Amino acid sequence: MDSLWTRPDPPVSDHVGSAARQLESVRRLVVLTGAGMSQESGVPTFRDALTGLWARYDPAAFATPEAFLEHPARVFGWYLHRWRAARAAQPHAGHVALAALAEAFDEFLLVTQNVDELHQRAGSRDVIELHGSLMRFRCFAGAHAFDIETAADVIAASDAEVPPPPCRECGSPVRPDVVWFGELLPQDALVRAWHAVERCDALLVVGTSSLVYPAAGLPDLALRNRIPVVAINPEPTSLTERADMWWPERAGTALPALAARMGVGAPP
Ligand code: BV8
Repeated sequence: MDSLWTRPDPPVSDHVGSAARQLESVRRLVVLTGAGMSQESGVPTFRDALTGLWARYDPAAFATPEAFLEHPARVFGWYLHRWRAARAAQPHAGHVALAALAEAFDEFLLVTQNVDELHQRAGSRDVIELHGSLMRFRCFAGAHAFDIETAADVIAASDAEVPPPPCRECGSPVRPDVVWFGELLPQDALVRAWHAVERCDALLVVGTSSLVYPAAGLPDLALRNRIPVVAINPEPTSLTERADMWWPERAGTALPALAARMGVGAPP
């Protein structure tokens, strides 16, 4: 017997419609993502990444070459812990939706601050990694690539503090191939992202506190050039107050709804 009471359709958030209207006439879209994009994959946001032994450290002071040189085992142990978490994580529906959204635009560029490669694993091609990748390792002195998967003893280490293995080519300590605070971003990546924002028709910003520069300068550039900025973030930030539209939603909910409304990707 059919229920006499049918659950009313959930109210269709007007944010989906508003965002789709902001983007429907856009030909060139740039998307900037931050750590909040990976939160629903179980990868802690950068501010939350310092847990346990590392809880007492300030990320901006800990993710630095100075901290690595002063406390190599502590810093390397933190990155090995985060590498394991990122390696075990799976892209969520928001990552998949972003990969599908690329098909709805003539030009689409995904720029990420994230280092977990979840966008690539969700099918996004041509991802600009402003802050490098936690899934790649290299040595401190010579930037010689180091395949961490070949260092079974390192991977098996259960301590929180793990001495970084020496580079097999030059002996200098191995580090993650990420950009630490005080280090320059890869200039080709930054210049490419900068130029893409200068010429885009809209900038979609997902899951970032917009505190870390020069990445946070990209939305500033768009706003200065009166390019529409749509921000997806469940919490307000200094950017959401200035954006043309703030969609107070999580990435894993908003992006599949947006992709479906724009006729790409699976319905949510
Ligand atoms: C540079 C890799 C030139 C490492 C990262 C003094 C000296 C030197 C430089 C500076 C200085 N003062 C300021 C600077 C610039 C400095 C900086 O910006 N500092 C900050 C702290 C003020 N920047 C640099 O040093 C950069 N280099 O400037 O070089 C130079 C060089 C020498 C001397 C002078 C100048 C290098 C910056 C890159 C640092 N490396 N990552 C690692 O991962 O360990 S940055 C790191 O922070 C991550 O990449 C992360 O992406 C980023 C934090 O930003 P978010 O991504 O926004 O993450 P956050 O956790 O903050 O926020 C998450 C958001 O998601 C929240 O808003 C939340 O509400 C939202 N959210 C949560 N859940 C969801 C969600 N959203 C959607 N859906 C959800 N489900």
